[in-house]
Amino acid sequence: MRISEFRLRTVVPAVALVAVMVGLAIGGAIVFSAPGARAAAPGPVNPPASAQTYTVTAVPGYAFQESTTELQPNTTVSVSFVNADVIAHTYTLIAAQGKVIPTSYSPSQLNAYEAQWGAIVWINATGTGTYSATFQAPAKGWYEFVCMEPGHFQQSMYGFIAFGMALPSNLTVSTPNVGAGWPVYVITGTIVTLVIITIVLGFVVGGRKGSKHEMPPERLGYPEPPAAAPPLSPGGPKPPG
Ligand SMILES: [Cu+2]
Repeated sequence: MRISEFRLRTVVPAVALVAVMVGLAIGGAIVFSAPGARAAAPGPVNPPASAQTYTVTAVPGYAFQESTTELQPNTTVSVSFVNADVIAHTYTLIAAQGKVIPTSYSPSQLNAYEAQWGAIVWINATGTGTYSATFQAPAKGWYEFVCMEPGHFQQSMYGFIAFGMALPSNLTVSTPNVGAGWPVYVITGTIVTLVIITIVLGFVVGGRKGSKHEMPPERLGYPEPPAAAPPLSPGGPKPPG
């Protein structure tokens, strides 16, 4: 027996819609679970004091991303500085507790500031790659780190790290968190896609129902009847008047 064309037209889009929705749901689940998985990774929650690791990444666009913003104080920290960019950057943790560097600082003012306070750790990343170092975590407090490549601080290439406390929430952390941002785009894209699919399917189904149940008057050879007049039937007598 041959599958009717109508059935084929109905079933195929429905199956396709279900497949798309399942796919998007799986994608969404992966996206939603990803930040949670990262949060559960070894981080600020009581890591062994002797094996504290910290990864900070220089991403294109003059920004830092940190694996955590809170470390234990008075311990040795193994820091991996990942340069995901193609130009040179530095990770320079300025030894000025609880101080925010004015964003108006010029490169020479920033150099003077670093010379005045010193750096807890300074890692040069001359090109793409991972650069490792260790440093002694200071006592409880928070610090600003910067990129000392000329002009990069002025492009908002700085961030903050706290030891033995949460980072104060009023700090203006200029580093965009790309990891938290891209799920928003995926979710928005999913919603837009579903809306478009719904509209398209609505037109397809609506168009088929229309062609099945009614014929446009001009195709029957009659003009459009006046709105108030009773509908004309193709073979029937003309209404009086
Ligand atoms: Cu830089």
